[in-house]
Amino acid sequence: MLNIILCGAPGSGKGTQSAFLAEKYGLQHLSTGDALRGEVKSGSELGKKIEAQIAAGNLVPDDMMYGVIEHYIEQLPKDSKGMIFDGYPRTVAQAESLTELLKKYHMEAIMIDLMVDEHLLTDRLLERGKISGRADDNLETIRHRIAVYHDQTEPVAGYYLHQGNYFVINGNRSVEEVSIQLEKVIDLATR
Ligand code: B4P
Repeated sequence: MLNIILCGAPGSGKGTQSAFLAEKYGLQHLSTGDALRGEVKSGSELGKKIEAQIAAGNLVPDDMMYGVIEHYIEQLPKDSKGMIFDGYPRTVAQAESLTELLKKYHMEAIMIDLMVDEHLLTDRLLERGKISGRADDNLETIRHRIAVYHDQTEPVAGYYLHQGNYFVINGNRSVEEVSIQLEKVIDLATR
């Protein structure tokens, strides 16, 4: 089973590359961003709380995220080839809980970090904002999301580096070039 955690700053290409990897390796794709936006769309009470956090560019509290992930893993088809965690974990506490959860199901994962220069992140998200209609794709919120990333998500790399399953990729290049680099890393990691 191939389980991949795709990490990176907002706009680093997690969603873009996860779609490619899911297709290429036949993996289930869990985008926590999409899952949360789905909850918002449902109009539930929980969705209203989530909406405020996303619009402000903050992370949704860890305790809300655990249930989403556990439910997802429980529902995996028995013949699944593996999963891509797109945008999860985003805090060290989420990483620790994911390790425990995977252990419970006798699974492991590799973590791939997409590194992208800050000015490119901003340009990409502003460009996406022209069509996405997302409340968080505007300059002020993008800046805040990047600051939250440095503060809360960057330390996640150290967690996986310490565990010995950490890989890093230059995400500044074109979508196609980043995909090629990802394939190479996955081949190496699973040899
Ligand atoms: P997400 O939905 O995960 O989105 P993201 O970080 O904004 O973008 P991503 O990195 O996937 O970028 P994409 O491929 O789309 O998160 C949104 C919010 O949800 C968070 O701020 C948070 O509030 C909440 N959330 C999600 N997970 C959470 C968690 N675990 N805990 C707590 N809260 C959580 O790429 C962006 C743009 O760049 C696209 O337009 C794309 O076409 C373009 N692009 C991609 N790669 C490119 C390349 N190589 N070259 C040029 N353009 C590229």
